[in-house]
Amino acid sequence: MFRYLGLLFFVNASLVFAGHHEPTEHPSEMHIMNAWVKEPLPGVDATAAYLFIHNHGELADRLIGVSTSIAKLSEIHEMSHDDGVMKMRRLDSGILIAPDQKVQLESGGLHIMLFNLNKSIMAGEAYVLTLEFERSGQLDVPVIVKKLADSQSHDHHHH
Ligand SMILES: [Cu+2]
Repeated sequence: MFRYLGLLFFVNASLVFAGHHEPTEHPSEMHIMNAWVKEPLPGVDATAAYLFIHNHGELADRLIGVSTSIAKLSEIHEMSHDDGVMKMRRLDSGILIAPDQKVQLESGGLHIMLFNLNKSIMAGEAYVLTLEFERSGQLDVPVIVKKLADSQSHDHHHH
């Protein structure tokens, strides 16, 4: 009986502890990690943002919009092969994320397109992306500006 109570306590304690690493003050079931913006090429007034989303909730949710102070227009895009040519298109219905599904937005795949930048942004700077989910509402996440080459080299080196 005492052993059973000890187990219950352990489970409760781990739930409390898990609640501590929520990325924002809002209790959101959408966990966002590694959000970054690609440093724009010289003279180009647009760039892309990438991030990792994990739906920790028990219900599906949908990323339906993005906004940020650094761009006048943000859209959710997908790269796809069309007769051997890479094309990108806007996803008007957003990105559906099932319970416990993990979605990686990355170069060559799903991404957030930032058009009409409000300022010149450079690698090393930090800004905020506001993600809008159908169920979870708005979620502010920090984004770091990186050069594409830097982000790619990180894929191959585990620190
Ligand atoms: Cu795009």
